[in-house]
Amino acid sequence: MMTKIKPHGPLPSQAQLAYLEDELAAFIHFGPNTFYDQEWGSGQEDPKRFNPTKLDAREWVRVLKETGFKKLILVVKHHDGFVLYPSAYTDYSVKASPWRDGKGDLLLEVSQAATEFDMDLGVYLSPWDAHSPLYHVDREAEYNGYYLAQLKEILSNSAYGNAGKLTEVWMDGARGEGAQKVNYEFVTWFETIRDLQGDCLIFSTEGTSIRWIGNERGYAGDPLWQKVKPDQLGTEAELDYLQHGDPSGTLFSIGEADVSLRPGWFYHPDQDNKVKTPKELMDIYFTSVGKNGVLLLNVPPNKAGRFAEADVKSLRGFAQLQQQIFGHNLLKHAAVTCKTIAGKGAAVVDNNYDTSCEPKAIQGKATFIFTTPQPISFNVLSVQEDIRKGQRVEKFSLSYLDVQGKWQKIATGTTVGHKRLLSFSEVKAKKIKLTIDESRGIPAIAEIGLYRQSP
Ligand code: FUL
Repeated sequence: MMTKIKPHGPLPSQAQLAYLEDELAAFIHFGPNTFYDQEWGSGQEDPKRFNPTKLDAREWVRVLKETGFKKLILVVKHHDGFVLYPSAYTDYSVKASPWRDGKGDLLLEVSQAATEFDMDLGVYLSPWDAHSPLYHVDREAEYNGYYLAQLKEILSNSAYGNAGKLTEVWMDGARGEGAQKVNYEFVTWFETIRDLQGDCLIFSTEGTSIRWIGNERGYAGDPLWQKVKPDQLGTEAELDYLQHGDPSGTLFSIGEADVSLRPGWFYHPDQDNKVKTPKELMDIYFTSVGKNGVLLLNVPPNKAGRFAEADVKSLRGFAQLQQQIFGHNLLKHAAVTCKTIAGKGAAVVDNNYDTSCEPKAIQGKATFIFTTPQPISFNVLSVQEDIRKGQRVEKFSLSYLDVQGKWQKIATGTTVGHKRLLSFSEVKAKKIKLTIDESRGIPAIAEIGLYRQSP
């Protein structure tokens, strides 16, 4: 890789880069709430009601893999405290349920399927626990020890994960109104995760590798910087700050946009007709992945332990749409003109993220001009910075040469980062120009694409 520019700002770890490249992760919320038809449990739910009769973890993973998801985050323990594997530290788990005669281990079943299909696996382990009697300010040390013991139990068991590897731990920040204000020993928890699972991503309210994007609609901010100042985070962080990140941030942090395929995080039969359509999912893809983020989409199994038909249909439609739109870059055969300080202009259309071009700015602007063999019709732009050099672009625009030989602006954008998508009214042209109007130093542009989305 030819390069002249020096890294700028915080850079992603290998695991962060891999997640950005993977783009799509799935969440699975499943537990007593599924059987009580509710979103939040009190911790007093009867474990005997947990009895999925047709649960098939292999089927979950197969469907998710076939529809483009690269990672699955299983809610191993939600706020009700019920644990989906037979933990040695509590009886409030699958052990107390009739499922598989109390001998079941859902984390194990999902791990085996993830290993078979090579799906990355993460675990959600809720810090707030409404069931545990230790969840009390007077028993803080004991509670923290309990949480830590379960973390260790999961992360050190080689039967859990994709071939023993867990790639994300999700520490939700929610706590019920009346709940005890127990302080969490985050430092010890984070150290333990790193000790046991190396570069495992951590989602939390603190300055870790992944932050919440500030809403549950799958909507990242514009601009979006994948960096933050850790002292601006914590449970009281401004939602706006989470949504946009910080151009002067010192920590590389991925804004993870989470949203459910259905209105609720858990399955509710009366929401069967409210499943997001492939088109709605594609809109969310644009507002998350297409803004330089990642999308964590929740697909909640029903009481039987299966994905509802409508959900699978929608996921398949979404996968097809992705292929239809992004399967073919209309700039593939274009000639690229660009003054560079390193790399060739052609590197941005070679469909290889590992080759990039460092354009030379003239009067503060760097341009890429594309000439296609035939006029092309397009309405979607994709731009990618090589994020391994740091995130720099602040403003860019797209224009085409009209029949009078004048450049006409089509669209403008702010940050780029790993991937930025813009959609606009369809244009037909043969000469197209992408301008980097403002940037924090010379950027490394890895890929540029034009696509057509059917109306
Ligand atoms: C929230 C939780 O309270 C919801 O139940 C859900 O798990 C969501 C992903 O995070 O904070």
